[in-house]
Amino acid sequence: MPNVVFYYFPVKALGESIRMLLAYGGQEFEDKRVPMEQWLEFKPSTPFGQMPVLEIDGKKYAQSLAIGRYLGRKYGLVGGDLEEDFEIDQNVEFLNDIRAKAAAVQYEPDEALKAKKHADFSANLYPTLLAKLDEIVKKNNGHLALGKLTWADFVFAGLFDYLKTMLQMPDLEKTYPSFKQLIDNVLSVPKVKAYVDSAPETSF
Ligand SMILES: N[C@@H](CCC(=O)N[C@@H](CS)C(=O)NCC(=O)O)C(=O)O
Repeated sequence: MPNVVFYYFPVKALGESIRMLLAYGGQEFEDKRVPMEQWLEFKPSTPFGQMPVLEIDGKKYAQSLAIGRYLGRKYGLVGGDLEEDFEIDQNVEFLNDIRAKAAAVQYEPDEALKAKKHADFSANLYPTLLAKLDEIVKKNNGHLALGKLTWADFVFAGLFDYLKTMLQMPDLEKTYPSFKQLIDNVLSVPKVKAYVDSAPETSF
């Protein structure tokens, strides 16, 4: 078994899917939760000056979705051909677009502009995107793609609390029960549930 260290801030956000995938694969790993105070010292040693970072036998790799895809391939959580993998990637990118749009609003430093953008997106953008996401998950029987468990589901489940925070929608899974069904499908894997139950509590 390779020696694996996973580095991320002490939150779920872009890192939790990777922790959950490692747990799924039965990979022992050091879960390094780097506090903000230590980040600037650690940053130059990362591939792109950002986390998450996965270190395998001393080599560091970055980009959360690339890591998720790699672990998905490694643990058989992929499609059966190129087109099926294409569908997984497509739906993961769509989910990530929603996350990125909402995050851009939340990280807007001008408070008045932030409030204006949030009101605009909440009325004119998020409902359409979330309805499409709901349609995808329903069509795939509680999964993000292919109607079965893939690494895409881990991205969704790992990101979900962060997405709710970015969208300012604490009741998102009540509005869209299909989202809860997808998360439950991931948590129904005993090794994943065991990791989640033992992980430190964080709000997003
Ligand atoms: N596309 C990258 C984005 C990574 C990213 O934005 N990381 C943030 C935390 S979520 C970060 O490291 N911020 C600290 C910094 O940029 O100094 C990924 O998916 O891994």
